[in-house]
Amino acid sequence: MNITVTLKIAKRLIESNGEAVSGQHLADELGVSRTAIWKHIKELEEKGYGIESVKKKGYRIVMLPDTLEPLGIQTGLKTKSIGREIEYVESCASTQIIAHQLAQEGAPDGTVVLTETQTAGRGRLARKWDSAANKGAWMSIILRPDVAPQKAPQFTLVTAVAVVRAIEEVTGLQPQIKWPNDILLNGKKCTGILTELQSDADGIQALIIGIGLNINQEKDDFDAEVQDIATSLKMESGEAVNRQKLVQSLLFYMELYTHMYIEEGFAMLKILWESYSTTIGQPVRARMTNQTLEGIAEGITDDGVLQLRTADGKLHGIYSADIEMTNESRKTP
Ligand code: BTX
Repeated sequence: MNITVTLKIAKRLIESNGEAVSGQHLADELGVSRTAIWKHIKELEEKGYGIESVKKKGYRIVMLPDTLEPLGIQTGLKTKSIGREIEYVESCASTQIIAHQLAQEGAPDGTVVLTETQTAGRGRLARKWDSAANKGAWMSIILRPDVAPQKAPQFTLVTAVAVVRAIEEVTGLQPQIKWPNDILLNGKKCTGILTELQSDADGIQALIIGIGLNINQEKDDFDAEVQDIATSLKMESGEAVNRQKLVQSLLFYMELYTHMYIEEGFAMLKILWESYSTTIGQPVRARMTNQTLEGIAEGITDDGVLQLRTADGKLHGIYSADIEMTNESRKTP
């Protein structure tokens, strides 16, 4: 079975937006027999596509498989560069590892690594990231922006804004951002972001932006140690969420906002980020490797540095820390 023909048929059916496409048309377009088309349709059904035969009209797609395979993601994707190359694997240790390797081998700007499950998904400081099979979107995006290395940390903030916009658009939920990299729904974490850098004397070679989106998990799908602090879009909205649509929307906003940041700077995005932030204006505890500070989070600078005012009136610039809100009982790591 020629897999390229199978994928071309799927693409053609998806793009016809629910209209039936005749078997003869498909056979003529793809230069194969009608019997071959029928066999490819069976193949697609085995892959989880719901395809209806409409009498005298042809084939119509009625259901997409619940996978993150490139075909489904790229059909209808509204981006120019992000997601035009997708490396998809059903399972892996961590998409960050694959993305680092691909970046070193010269993968183009906008390459995305996507998987259904990770056996060693990682968070910051080598923490574990729980990546349940077929329930989330675990991905790494390779970007090659022409910016100075000190502009790299803001990409985490820009990504957070893109994640919030995508979740809002697809589910109507209203997530909040906890500085610098957590996306929360009702105080629980639904997404984590991990930005890593490949750089040399010439500057940034590649940014590897890891995004872990909890989408359709139930509470029991999470490891016991995160069940009380994690949530998924399904748990919050009460409905299963189309993973393909969410990833497409996220890639769209990633392209929009990363370009905005690269071309126009951080000012506009900072306003968006602050509007979604749960941290700003709140009393917080910032745990850093060498000290812990408590105070009011007053805002972020144009460099993405958190401004924390302690009780003695001093303003501290926090570059990296774990933040706890000190005015609520529920705490996220
Ligand atoms: P972080 O260090 O801010 O958060 C990690 C902490 O979050 C863990 O210690 C745990 O308490 C909690 N946690 C673990 N798994 C989950 C989960 N599924 N939902 C909610 N909370 C959880 C955040 O690091 C950055 C995570 C990036 C993950 C992506 S997935 C694709 C890519 N590949 C990879 O290996 N990592 C990134």
